[in-house]
Amino acid sequence: LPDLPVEFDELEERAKAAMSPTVWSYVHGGAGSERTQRANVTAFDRWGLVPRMFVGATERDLAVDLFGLTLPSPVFMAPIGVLGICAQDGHGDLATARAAAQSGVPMVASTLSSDPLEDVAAEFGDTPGFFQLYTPKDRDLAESLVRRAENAGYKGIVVTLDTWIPGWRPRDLATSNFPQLRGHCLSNYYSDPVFRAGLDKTPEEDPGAAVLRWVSTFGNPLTWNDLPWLRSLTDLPLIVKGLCHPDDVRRAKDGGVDGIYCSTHGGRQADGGLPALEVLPEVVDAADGMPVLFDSGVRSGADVVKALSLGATAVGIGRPYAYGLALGGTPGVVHVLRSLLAEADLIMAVDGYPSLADLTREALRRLT
Ligand code: HOC
Repeated sequence: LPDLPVEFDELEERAKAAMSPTVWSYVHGGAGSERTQRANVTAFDRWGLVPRMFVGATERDLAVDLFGLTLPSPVFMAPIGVLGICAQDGHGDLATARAAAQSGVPMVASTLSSDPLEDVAAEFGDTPGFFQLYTPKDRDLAESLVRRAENAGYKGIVVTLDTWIPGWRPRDLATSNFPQLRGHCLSNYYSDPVFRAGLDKTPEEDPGAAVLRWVSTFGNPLTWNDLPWLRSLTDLPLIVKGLCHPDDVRRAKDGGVDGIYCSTHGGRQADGGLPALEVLPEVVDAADGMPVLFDSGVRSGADVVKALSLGATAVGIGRPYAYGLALGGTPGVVHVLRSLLAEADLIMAVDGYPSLADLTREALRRLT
């Protein structure tokens, strides 16, 4: 193991010391007064697992079937845009993809990655990867990105719905972060034939014009009318991210998506909202058997076990692996993932829940 803390608070503290103020405020920060971000984390304290004895849980089975794939555990790396800034060499997505290969934990690679999605996918090894799509206004560009993801071997498209416009992020406003961040996340656009064809000069010749073009096309405020188009983009599993209301879940399901992704974007987009864990049970009920991915606030193996018990099919890790990346590159990410999975596995052993099927709402009690 690299010389890194196992405990999350210590990991975070060490990451803060290692990161520049710009990187720290971007990665650690959230929307507004960060109440939703904090609530995402503390929501886990309102649930407790009830230990069961005489189970003899000497062997645990954490494998899960998801979209026709068998994953070794119900954990994945949630998409993080501009991840490149967490790596010393700027290639954070490549380092994270290598960690996916080494750990077997899938990565959802962001549209806003340090390196083109093909290069990221080339590092996945035998671990399946997913592509997160920020749907541009330019539909041809959206189609091109999806086609590239298909050709590169991604196993599903995760469309983020809550970030067609950046949220109110005081820390980033205070450090005037966004212009600096842009330099680390436009490789998918600059390597895209459709994007390049829309420019008078190449991004290398006229970077300013390329950035302006990116700004003008980045976010598409999709409506339900766009769902048939979105569905028609690919035969890969289509997962919609950011759904927290049961009516939205039912409508997305009727619209032909393959998976629901319950998330508040780690509290980074809107303050004042309910924590994602709070709405997870109603999202799961509305999904009515369709896989539900979950992220926001997961900091430990115990959190993973609780989210699974509330019905998540797979649980996404965000900031913890970004901290691991900043502190230790690929081995740092692997360290974070392995620590978290080891804790989840041990809880299932000690508390007598040997399989994922045993983790149901019955396993939890709500603290008042
Ligand atoms: C200009 C758009 O996932 C985050 C990222 C996405 C940022 C989008 C910024 O910081 O949450």
